Amino acid sequence: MPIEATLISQTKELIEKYDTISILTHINPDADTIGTALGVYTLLKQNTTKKLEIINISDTLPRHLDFLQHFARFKKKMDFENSLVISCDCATASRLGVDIKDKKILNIDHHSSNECYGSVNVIMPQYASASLVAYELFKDIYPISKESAEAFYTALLSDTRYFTTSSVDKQTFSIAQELIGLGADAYKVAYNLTQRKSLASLRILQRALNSLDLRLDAQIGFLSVSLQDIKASGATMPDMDGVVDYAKSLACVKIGVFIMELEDSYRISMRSKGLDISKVAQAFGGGGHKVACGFSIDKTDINDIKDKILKQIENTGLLNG
Ligand SMILES: [Mn+2]
Repeated sequence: MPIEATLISQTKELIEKYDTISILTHINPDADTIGTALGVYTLLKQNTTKKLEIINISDTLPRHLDFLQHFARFKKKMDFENSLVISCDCATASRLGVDIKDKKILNIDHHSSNECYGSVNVIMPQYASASLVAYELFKDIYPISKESAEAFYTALLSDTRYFTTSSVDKQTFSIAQELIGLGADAYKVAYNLTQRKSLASLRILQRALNSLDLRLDAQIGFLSVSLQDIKASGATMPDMDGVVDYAKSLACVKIGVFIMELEDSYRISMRSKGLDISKVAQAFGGGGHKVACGFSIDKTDINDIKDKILKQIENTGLLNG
């Protein structure tokens, strides 16, 4: 499904009105938010004379993405005052972590839960990554360079877990082919995403796998790491990206849950094999996609947390069908 022509012309008009642009990404950044933002930054830098800044407020960025052009430009705070904001892959404005009140916002995303907080909202839930939305939005406005295509392709490969998610369809491959056609290096991207893991990421995975706890006739698979596990392995948030997928990889498991103990809360990621678990995340004040979502919860005993999650899953009747 193509992006409506009116959205493309509104985007063009909005960008033309501003001399400065702040490109924003979400907290706990993944490769989709980073790749989408870098793709947009690169294409605006190459095709316009606008002053640009690119922001992520988190302490740690996924370092294996440093092969993407302009990765080093990321900074932690927004400096421009009267800039246009371009938000990438972020369903709620609060996840940007900066004050965007009174700003005009171009909201580029593929989460169906997106709160449409922008002045122009380009939200395409059927697209496999936010980067595909950005690419389809900008390709008729500016020529897309190899560097920009590579950032968009990286975001796509990561957000589809190497083309294995249910969001992958004919269109995904046809846009992927276009991006490779523009010069994105498929092997370079795959190499950087799969063969540059940190030792800490393997150490924390080792600890997480040790914690495997199967519940409700092994339909629910919990993995968890304590604050002590995280400290002992030296893992950062990006190092724990993808751990939750292991919980779901077991044949019997329908919902995988990964629980991370942080300083003052627990962070929970959930993945399902097709079941709509976003309702479960929403019940705890979180959000995300139908099959991939998350939330935070106050500190308490980990078994209480598991019980609460199990109860919520049972309440929503997900496992009855
Ligand atoms: Mn995404």
